Amino acid sequence: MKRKLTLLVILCFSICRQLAAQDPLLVNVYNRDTKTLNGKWHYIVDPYENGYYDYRQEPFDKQQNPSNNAYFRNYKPKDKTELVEYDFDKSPTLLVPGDWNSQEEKLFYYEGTVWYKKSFDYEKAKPNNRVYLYFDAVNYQADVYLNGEKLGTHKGGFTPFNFDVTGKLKPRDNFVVVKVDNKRKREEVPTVNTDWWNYGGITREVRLVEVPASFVQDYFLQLDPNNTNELIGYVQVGGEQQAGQKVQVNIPALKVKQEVVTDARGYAPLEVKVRKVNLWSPENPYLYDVNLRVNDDVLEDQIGFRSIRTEGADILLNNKPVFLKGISIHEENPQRGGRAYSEEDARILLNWAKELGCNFVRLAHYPHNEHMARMADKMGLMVWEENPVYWTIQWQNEDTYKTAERQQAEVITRDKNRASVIIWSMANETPVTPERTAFIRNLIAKTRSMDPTRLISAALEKHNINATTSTVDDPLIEDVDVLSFNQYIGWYDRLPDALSKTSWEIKQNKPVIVSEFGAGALQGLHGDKMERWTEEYQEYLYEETLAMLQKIPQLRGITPWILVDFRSPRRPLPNVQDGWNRKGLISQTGDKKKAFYVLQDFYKNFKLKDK
Ligand code: GCB
Repeated sequence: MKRKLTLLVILCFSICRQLAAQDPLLVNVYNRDTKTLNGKWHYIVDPYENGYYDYRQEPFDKQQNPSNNAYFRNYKPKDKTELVEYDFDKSPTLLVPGDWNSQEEKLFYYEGTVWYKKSFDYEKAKPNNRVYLYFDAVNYQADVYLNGEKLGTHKGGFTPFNFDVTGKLKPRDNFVVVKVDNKRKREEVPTVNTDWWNYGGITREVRLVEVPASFVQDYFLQLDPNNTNELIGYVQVGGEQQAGQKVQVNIPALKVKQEVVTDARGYAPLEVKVRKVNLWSPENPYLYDVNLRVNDDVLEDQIGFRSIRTEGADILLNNKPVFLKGISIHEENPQRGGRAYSEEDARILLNWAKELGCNFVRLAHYPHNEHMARMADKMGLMVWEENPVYWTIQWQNEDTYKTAERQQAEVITRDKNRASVIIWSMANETPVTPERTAFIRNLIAKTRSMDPTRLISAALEKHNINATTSTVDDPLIEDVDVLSFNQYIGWYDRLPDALSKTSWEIKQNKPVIVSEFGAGALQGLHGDKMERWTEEYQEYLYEETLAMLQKIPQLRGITPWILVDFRSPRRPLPNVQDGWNRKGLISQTGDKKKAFYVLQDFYKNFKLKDK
């Protein structure tokens, strides 16, 4: 096993190097010296993409001398005779970070292109330093221009990307223009059909990151799951001189002071012997101060060390069996409305999970903002992170695969040093077909090659063998470390009284997580337990489901659906849903429903040895 892991780490290095060559995504920008570009950005709504295509539908940014009417030029008329049909500075503003839907009523249902512009001065760049323009996320496609020049395009609404803008900034009057397009398309990831709101915009933070000529671009430092006396990983130096750089890794509290020298491509493997590590766990979310140093660049991080692996049907955290008391969460802020993005938003959501008695959260159905995993590190919550491969996407389309794989790679790059993250989930409720299985197997291989220290899962579906027996019949079970599935007996499938009559036939000796169950309830609506939408129905369904699931011998975790009601265009029922999926244990105004207390009670009293 040890050899296998070393092999995987080596494989990981080669893939990370390839990745770095294409797209050097900086990690841990949170602890870097940055200039924020958050705040008000001027915007122009452009449903016809008039600022991007000329009247022959040729894109301006592919033309030698694009017209003044190409919005990314941010052109101003030279005199009163000149015809220019847009003006960012006279246009309204939106706040970044933030989705447009919840900031501007007329954009509530809008799906399409909105152009954003921000002007700024930049006097900071020291000679030889490098500067990157870093976006935490833009939904869905971002075409980014700096001072009229195209920097590039990024697709995928939930992962970070950056551009090297060294030498491109002036002391005064720079402008960034971003064409943001959130149109849903069949070939994208996610595809056209989801049960959540397609919030558009520059939904997360934007910043300029200034680093020395050679700098720590990426690093991976985690406990070897098979040897708690060793940290494994790598460091990647970016910038002008990458080869032959001396990198120091310091962990003062562990008395670690190690120097490695990078190879021709700026890469060096790390194998650090440690003794008496204060292991991270929900009971003891201990984080070590770690710093990495190359020449003038010093990058600090706070990293927890823990191991996570499976043995038969057990999930072992630091070699001890653990039961994952979880809850699923969407990335929405119940107080302000709209997409969540801040540290405060993360605190609200994760505090509720804590109050519920959770030690685990499922961040559904896409990578949440970086604050979530960082806050979970500090609060002692284990985390499931998920790729937005949801329902039925184009399994045979190579570009679709590439988009899914890149999003997976970006979230791993960002969060691979977070102790809280224990599971990478590949997908949610995908149909069992050979094409889909091949697609997800490729994603799994990619994920394992980038991160050999964490567990892999995917939320699968259940199948009914007959009226009283259910199972999960899916070839992917062979490939995952944790067998997870969603089931809605008592809501979409019969009524809650079917739950006590159901038994499960799961043959595989693997840990099982029931990644979804739930029922819709309007907070404050009361009635009898068989009446849909009442708190009593949801409460009854929780009681019956929890009793049923405990009969699955391999059950090692649950993440019921869901912590808070969330917006969904699939939920129009007047006076009940009004555009909200009502399966939350808490309403969108922060009020708890009866089922919250059923789950809280269950978690309070649950002991793994009872199983
Ligand atoms: C599911 C999906 C989730 C939905 C949920 C529901 O199975 O995974 O995205 O929101 O059911 O409420 O129907």
